[in-house]
Amino acid sequence: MATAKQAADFLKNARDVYILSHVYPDGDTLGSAFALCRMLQKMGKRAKVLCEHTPSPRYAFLQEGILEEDFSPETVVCVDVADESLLGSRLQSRFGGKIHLCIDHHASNVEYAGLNWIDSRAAATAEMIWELLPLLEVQGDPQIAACIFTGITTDTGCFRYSSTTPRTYRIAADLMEQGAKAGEINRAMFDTKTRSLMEIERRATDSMEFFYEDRCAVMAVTLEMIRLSGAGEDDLEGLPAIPRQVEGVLAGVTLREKKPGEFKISVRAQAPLNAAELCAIYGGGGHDTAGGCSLSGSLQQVREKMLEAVGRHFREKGIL
Ligand SMILES: [Mn+2]
Repeated sequence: MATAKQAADFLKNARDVYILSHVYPDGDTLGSAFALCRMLQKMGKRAKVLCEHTPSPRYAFLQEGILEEDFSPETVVCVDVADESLLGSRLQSRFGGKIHLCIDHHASNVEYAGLNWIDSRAAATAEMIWELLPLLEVQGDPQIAACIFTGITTDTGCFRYSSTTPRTYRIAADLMEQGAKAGEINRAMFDTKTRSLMEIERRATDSMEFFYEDRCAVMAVTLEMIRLSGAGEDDLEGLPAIPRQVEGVLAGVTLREKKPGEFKISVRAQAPLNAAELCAIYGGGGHDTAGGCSLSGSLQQVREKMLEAVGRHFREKGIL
């Protein structure tokens, strides 16, 4: 495993850099990618960000003013991508096995790159990008700071998740001093929703059911609900946080229908539960507080399977 210094030394010598984000890009993968892109361009290098899916318009400010150039990559870097398969099929077939550097904070990272700088203590990959600023001898500026701040605030749920450390706040303070407009970014990320998001939230919360003495909440997001709400992918990313918000719930499970008979399961857990361990029962992974796995079957079958796993995990942790 590489250190921050090794990653920085590699980037100093790198040329013509492609920076890859993960599928259905969130604020951390995009904030990290565009911050790094700006930093490399400031160093006089050619750099661009690639993503399998078009980012939500609410992230448009991250790339404002970035130089767009056409060039072939000499160096390929992944940010916030735990596994090559998370690049999406197009980027994976193009760059799979050819990633030079991976910068990531997922404990589940499989170290697929030539150089892997992984720090699972970081609340966001963007914290690691912040660490690169002095190492690359790049002067921070309001745009870079806004990108990094966005990555951190989105991955910590506006500094609310337990992944948030004293260091997270210190980094955020530094970014504000560099010109990141925290209030504005947080309002855009957390206090603004589309009408279609409101519609899908209404339908999804209506489906919520409680189990195991109300310590597990299960919510469904079906293709039908998505269609009726007019919800897009951006509207769906925040939904898994909802079941865990209910008082007393230790395990919040969201069953999201991806295709008929195929579900992506998101789990949000509170200690002593561990979302990654719970999801590992069905071959998934994640962090202590958030994890995911995939299951096929009808909604009822998938719900039963997940309840079995939750029950088993509850017993392992001495809760039942
Ligand atoms: Mn992240």
